[in-house]
Amino acid sequence: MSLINELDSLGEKLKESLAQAGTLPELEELRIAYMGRKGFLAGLMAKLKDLSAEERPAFGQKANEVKESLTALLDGRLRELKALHEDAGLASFDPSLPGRLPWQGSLHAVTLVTREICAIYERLGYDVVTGPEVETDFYNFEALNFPHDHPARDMQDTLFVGDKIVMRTHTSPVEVRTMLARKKPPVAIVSPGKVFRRDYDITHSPMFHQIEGLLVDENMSLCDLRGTLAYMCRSLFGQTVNVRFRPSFFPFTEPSAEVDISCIMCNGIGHIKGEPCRVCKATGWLEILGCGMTDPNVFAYSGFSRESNGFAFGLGVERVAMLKYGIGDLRLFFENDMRFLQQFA
Ligand code: 2NL
Repeated sequence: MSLINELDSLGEKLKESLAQAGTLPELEELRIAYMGRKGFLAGLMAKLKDLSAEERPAFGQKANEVKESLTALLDGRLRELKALHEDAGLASFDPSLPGRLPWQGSLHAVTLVTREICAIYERLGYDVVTGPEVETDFYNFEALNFPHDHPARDMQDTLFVGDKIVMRTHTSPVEVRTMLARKKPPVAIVSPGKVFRRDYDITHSPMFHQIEGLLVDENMSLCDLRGTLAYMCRSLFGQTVNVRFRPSFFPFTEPSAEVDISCIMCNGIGHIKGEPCRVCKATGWLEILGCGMTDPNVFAYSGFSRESNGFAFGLGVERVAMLKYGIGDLRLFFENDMRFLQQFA
């Protein structure tokens, strides 16, 4: 058979083979067998040098025609197969790929920190108590010694559900309810849960989480409060953490204090490698809690003797989680982006 005839027959041979090729990998094999660097067409082209100068132009032209028709045949079959696969819904189905695993759920950072803090207090003998998120004015404000004209009672700060019915603005109402139920000391409880404020911007969420603690016993002093909170801070952030109290004011405690821990980023030094620490704004301290000795008025409203004695404290769970895990934006807690959530798996 002459070379020209051999070239001509390539198209017919490919047509027969294509009819048998039912999958994309089989089609690719044929493309390589016919058009590849060591394929049939290349094999015939290599014989060009054996031809006389007169024969070459005709052969070259034929070779180009055959090349085009082979390409057209292969492309045509490719379109057919793709259409077939799409019809069967198999366009992107590759049975050799590993299966897609279902998402595995994980605990939210707020849940993790809440559990960790509650576990610390359970080791100290405290009970974990929860209560309603919708409260009356009495449990949320009155029993906590808020004056009637206190700004926190204002519509601007509190989400009202009805006349004297509010979304609780802290979890202290749970502690008032517990004192009323238990009637007398000793009481040692922590109350975790959702709280609500009329506040919404990049650093405030209308719903966030708080843990409050209340201890009522005999002869309790600021020393016991300080020791308890230092134990908590060191359990949470490491044994080398320092704690300081700054005087403050809350309607429900007297005296009151805000508690700082030494900055966990710069170890309380205020700067890192000569640069001011961004986390503590170069102060060396991070505010973490509010606390105080429970006001006698709160005991009286809660059915306890005014002579009862003990301390209370409150902390924001999101704030602790941000410090503990280095989270820079409060909104991440509430957006439920899987990329954020999966990091706590
Ligand atoms: C803060 C401050 C605080 C309390 C909460 C409390 C509860 C009862 C009686 C007295 Cl029943 N006090 N809770 C006391 C001091 C501070 O929270 O900054 N929270 C985020």
